[in-house]
Amino acid sequence: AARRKLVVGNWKMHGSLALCREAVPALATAGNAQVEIILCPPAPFLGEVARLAAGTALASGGQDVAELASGARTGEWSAGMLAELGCRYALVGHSERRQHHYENDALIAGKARACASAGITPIVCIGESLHERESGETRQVLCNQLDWLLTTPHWRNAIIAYEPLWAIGSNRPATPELAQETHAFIRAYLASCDPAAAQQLPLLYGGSVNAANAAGILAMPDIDGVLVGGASLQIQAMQAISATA
Ligand code: G2H
Repeated sequence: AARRKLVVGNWKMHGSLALCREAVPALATAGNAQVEIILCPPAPFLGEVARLAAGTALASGGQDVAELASGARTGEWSAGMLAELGCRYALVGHSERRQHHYENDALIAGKARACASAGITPIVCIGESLHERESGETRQVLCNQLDWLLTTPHWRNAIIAYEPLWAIGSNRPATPELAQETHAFIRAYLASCDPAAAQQLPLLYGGSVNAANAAGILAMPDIDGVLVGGASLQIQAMQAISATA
């Protein structure tokens, strides 16, 4: 069976309550049986988004989550708390978390595990830097990032987002062909562990996706959706991307 397409909006540290109140009703009807839309606003807005989206087809997700179920972790929140709000997803290991918060693959695998325990689907982000790509290290880097995740049996229920660092917020997305080639490599690597799981696992592309380039990316056979940053703040762009998926 064909995998359903996913359109994930990652607002990063942008947006407002007003944008939540405008975006949720507009996106609640933009999904359909073929396309699921997931909105990941900043944590202070998650309650409002989840409340407004309740009973609609629009899903919500955290931009991060702690690796523990609870504890003395000022400033963090657990997967169980996301679940209680009605969120079904959480981004894990976004490159901005890796860069600015020094998150490593072991921690990220722990966060994916914590999501699984709470019934939340982790969207695990991986990707190589420009230097790594130009040095021919892309495949090794991606394998290293995946290996930690593969130590948890829950990887089979995860979503993986491939976000090459050089394409993030750069207006320089990977070409659909390059993204497809990398996705096919990622799927083959997962298949070497479990072919059936690899076949059904959603693989998303992220990095400068917008309304103009989404269709070409989403047409690729191993690309099951997109993780949209900057353009996700424009409601019309999200509607247009979802319509092409
Ligand atoms: C990559 C992406 C969304 P943008 O970070 O996660 O952001 O679409 O702005 O490149």
